[in-house]
Amino acid sequence: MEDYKFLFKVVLVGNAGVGKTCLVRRFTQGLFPPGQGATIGVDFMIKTVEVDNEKIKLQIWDTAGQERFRSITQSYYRSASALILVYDISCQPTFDCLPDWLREIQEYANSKVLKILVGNKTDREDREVPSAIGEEFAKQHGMYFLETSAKQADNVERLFYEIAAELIEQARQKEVPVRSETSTLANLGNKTSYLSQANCCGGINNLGKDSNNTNNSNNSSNNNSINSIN
Ligand SMILES: Nc1nc2c(ncn2[C@@H]2O[C@H](COP(=O)(O)OP(=O)(O)O)[C@@H](O)[C@H]2O)c(=O)[nH]1
Ligand SMILES: [Mg+2]
Repeated sequence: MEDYKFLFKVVLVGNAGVGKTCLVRRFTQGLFPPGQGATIGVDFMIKTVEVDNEKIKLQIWDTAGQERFRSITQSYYRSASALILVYDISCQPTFDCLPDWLREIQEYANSKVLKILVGNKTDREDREVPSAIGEEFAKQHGMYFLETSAKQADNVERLFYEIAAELIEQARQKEVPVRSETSTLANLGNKTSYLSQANCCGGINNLGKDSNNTNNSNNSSNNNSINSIN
């Protein structure tokens, strides 16, 4: 029986080869595809997660080879709750393309979409993009920031659980009933605090600072009972 309170659409974009499919497969299937076998050719995968005793269904959309700009259409971005923009920390050109991706996101996605910048492949020793550069770019563009390795499963669970936690928090804020003029003001207050969070700090951005650690589900910022249920 389907038993979940929220369904969120999470969309991955970024240059071909940065590891989007591997991130999705690591999270949804717990594996790192060998060789060139990463392309799965489906539109999205589903995973149910539990955050704060709430079951949340994540519908995770991966691009199947249409990463060239302008060939991803509006329908892909439409109704996305969160956008994960991925680059490869060992490949500077994938970082240099980020402004192009942001333009596309600006054009097609909902302006309130949660945006997360992900530098993938931290296991590689030939790093070209320092963590601080990625973090600064994210800050400038109102995105959360995290570095991951789909290969070594570093920060991959954390990435998706933090997104689920943030989306659920936003959804709860929207649930606050408007009863009087006072509560309208309270709602505006909530909105302001969300915007300032999205523009600088917040869970994912802070967590990204210890991204060289091995994946550690006991981290202090994230220790409320988070369990995968499939
Ligand atoms: N070393 C390393 N290689 C990775 C990682 N993630 C993906 N790759 C490799 O990068 C290539 C492209 O991955 P893929 O997921 O197909 O990228 P996509 O085109 O963005 O979907 C494949 O050869 C993967 O094995 C990672 O975290 N570390
Ligand atoms: Mg792919």
